[in-house]
Amino acid sequence: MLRIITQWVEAQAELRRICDRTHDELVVHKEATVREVLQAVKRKGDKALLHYTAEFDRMTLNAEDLRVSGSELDAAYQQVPKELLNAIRTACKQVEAFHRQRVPKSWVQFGSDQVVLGKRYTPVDRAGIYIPGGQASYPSSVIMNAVPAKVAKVPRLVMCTPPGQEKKMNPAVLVAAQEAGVDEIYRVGGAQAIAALAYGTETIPKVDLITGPGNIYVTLAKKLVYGTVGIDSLAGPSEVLIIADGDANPVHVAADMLAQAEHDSMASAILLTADSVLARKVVAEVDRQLANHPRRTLTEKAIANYGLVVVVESLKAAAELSNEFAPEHLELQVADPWALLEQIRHAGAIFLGYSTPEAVGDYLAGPNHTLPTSGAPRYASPLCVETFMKHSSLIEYSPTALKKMAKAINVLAEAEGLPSHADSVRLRTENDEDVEF
Ligand code: HSO
Ligand code: ZN
Repeated sequence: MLRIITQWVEAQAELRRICDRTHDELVVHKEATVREVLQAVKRKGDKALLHYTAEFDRMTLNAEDLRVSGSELDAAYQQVPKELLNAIRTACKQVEAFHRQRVPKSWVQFGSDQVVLGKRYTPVDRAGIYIPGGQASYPSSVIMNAVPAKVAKVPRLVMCTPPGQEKKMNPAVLVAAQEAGVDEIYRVGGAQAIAALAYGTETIPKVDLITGPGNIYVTLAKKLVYGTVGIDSLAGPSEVLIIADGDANPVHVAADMLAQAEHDSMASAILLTADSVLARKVVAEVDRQLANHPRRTLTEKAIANYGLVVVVESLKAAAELSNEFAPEHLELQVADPWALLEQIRHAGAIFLGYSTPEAVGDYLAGPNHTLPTSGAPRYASPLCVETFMKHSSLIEYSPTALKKMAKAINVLAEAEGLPSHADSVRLRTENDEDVEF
């Protein structure tokens, strides 16, 4: 049952509890296991991957099975209905079009005295995408990770995903990977997959950057290999916060809350409204829609633990609470969402108006569905083309420019006790006749 809170302080405390829901004691124990897996893969390569695949996935593989074969990839197309293939292609096209809008561009600036300054963007050489198995094996996540990498022109893009039942992978995931431009697919999951991508094994190439969602083991592994490789972010369970006014449709609001809750028993769905009639209608409607829900047990658990309705005084108060929570997904189901947007400061993705359910963005509107969670929208942004790129600073000085700056550089170098820094400028700027060769 969805709870309704009307007290501001209580609402703040509940939102904080929900935001911090992944920081539990258990993580400490899991970290020890993950460290062990990382070390084993680093030392023993493929052998360790096969060992952990047998232990954790209950699957006996040979090293040759690790790479998904060409014939398996072709066969996946036969197993995916035409309708689904078309939907995957539509999503790829829309996500690509959106991400092409803002590809970071190198730039240079020509200043006085022939000084040239700039930034030069280049993609990482190799990127690895992790896609979870089982219930969370989403073709849409393959698209959201692979397409920006391809737009960034990453030369080698590999993907790891756990072996499915009887070595059979989700065919829609395999098709989405091919449509989105993934170059190689490996049948390995969990922390061992992250270790393989970070350190490399006989079969799996070491990459420079790992992106993609995963369970707590995968997330801990990404955290621990950061530094050896880059990572996109540390994703927590999904969350939606909806701000709705009295004209919002309670049936739609309830469906949107359940669309988040059905992802995971740790997912969170929050409604902030100034209309107490709407609040009560949404609570009843959530119950009604849950009654025949195919994922009822899991969804109900999420709603009971991390579902919440807060009745606030005004839309302004709702925006304030939302900014404190900094949700991954924010829906503004109000008459003038663009006016309310002015008051919103932190959110991963913002869905404006009554006819923009989060699902449109989850699948194919174009913006990325890999978003910062657990309060991270205060400082982080969605996955994008730039995630797969880095830039180098460019600096060119002329003799005249160097001469003009010599004094200031020398003073700074002296203050820092670094005489060769000063010399490197002085020896270039002193009159030629003073310099002996
Ligand atoms: N809402 C999820 C993404 C997703 N939804 C994938 C459906 N499939 C996290 O942003
Ligand atoms: Zn979703």
